[in-house]
Amino acid sequence: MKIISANWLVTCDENSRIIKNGAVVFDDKIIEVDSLLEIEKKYPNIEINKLDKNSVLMPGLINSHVHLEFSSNTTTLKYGNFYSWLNSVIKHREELITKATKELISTKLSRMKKTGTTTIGAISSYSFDIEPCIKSPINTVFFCEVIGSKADMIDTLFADFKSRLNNAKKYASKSFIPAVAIHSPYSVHPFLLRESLNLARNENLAVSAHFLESREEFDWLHKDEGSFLEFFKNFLNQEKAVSKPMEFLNHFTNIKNLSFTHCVEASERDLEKIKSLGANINHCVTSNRLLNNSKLDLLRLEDIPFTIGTDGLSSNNSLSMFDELRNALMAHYDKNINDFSKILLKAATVNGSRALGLNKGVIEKDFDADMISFSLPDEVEDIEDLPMYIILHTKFVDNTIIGGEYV
Ligand code: MCF
Ligand code: FE
Repeated sequence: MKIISANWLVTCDENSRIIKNGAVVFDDKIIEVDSLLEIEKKYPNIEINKLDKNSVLMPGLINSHVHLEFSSNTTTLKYGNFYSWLNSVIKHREELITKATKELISTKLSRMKKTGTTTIGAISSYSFDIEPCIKSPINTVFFCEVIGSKADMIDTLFADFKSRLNNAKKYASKSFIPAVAIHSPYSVHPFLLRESLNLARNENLAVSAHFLESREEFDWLHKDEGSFLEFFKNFLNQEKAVSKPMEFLNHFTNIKNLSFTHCVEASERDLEKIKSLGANINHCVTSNRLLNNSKLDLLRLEDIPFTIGTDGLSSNNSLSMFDELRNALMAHYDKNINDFSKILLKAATVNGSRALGLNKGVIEKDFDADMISFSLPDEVEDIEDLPMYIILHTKFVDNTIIGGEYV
């Protein structure tokens, strides 16, 4: 059993409770949360790790959507327009993937840990990132990606997906959880989609899919036109989209831990469907800015929970969740800064955990003991301002606790 205390204990619980001078008793799970005074009285014989002045203790951050295999990109891919980005990915994919060695991916994971991430939803296209994920103390929900729109390729692609998934299953543990990623409505044939989702349903695996990320995708899926038409004609000899958005969404019934990434161009009906599926939306604000000049309208989500994802370095300049939270705070300038900071911290913790089907993201009895600590540069007078200051000022963490261990 261990105890840690901080000046500010940000629980991210239902009431967004923040305890001034709070302490947490934990082993691999959280045992008790209270004021330091009460905990000292109750556990007089256990040494307490008392953090310094202006210290903050909060749940570890959950990056619900990241492509580690694209980690070598910095100045290669085109931004500003989804179609240009897509063409640049096709052109440079081989070289980018080759440059993203296991060592490079491990370095990125260490840096993600230092910047407060304790859990990731890793979208894996080839399983080249499996070893670094297994070796890292960061918890990984490992989404093996299904992709392919051509009917005559379905068997081969499904077999390849199953073999990557079966291999991932060999390493399944409490910190490495195999799952299924569906690339997108435009790139996955309905038969391949149906089979992969049947498998996910039968084996109770989490599922994540990109959905309506760009205007180009919208025009192609709804009207079989726009720049995707040129792309599909040239590369795949295809003139019609494989699914309409609603046909795509209809496949996802009875998937327990389900999330859709982006949804920037989703219609009212799509959003209603997403809600009725009990799904979450992965919000990747930087990626949307870089690839599309677009932004998810959070008001339209109503009560669909959203999570925070950096996406890969294919569409971001950083995998730090604090960088991403700052970008989200700046991009959604129509929101009240204090209220929205509170919402963002929960999106990056408890919402991420729920979307991935985990028991994390809250400092409360019986949750997994995944916590981070850091210090603010100076004193905070009004507790209401704390979430905003955390987002504005935190670059690195001092302590990372995952499954009750300092890592
Ligand atoms: O999320 C971003 C943008 N949207 C779609 N796909 C990707 C992203 N970053 C990497 N990808 C990958 C995707 O997983 O790109 C590959 C897929 O394997 C080719 S299709 C653009
Ligand atoms: Fe993505």
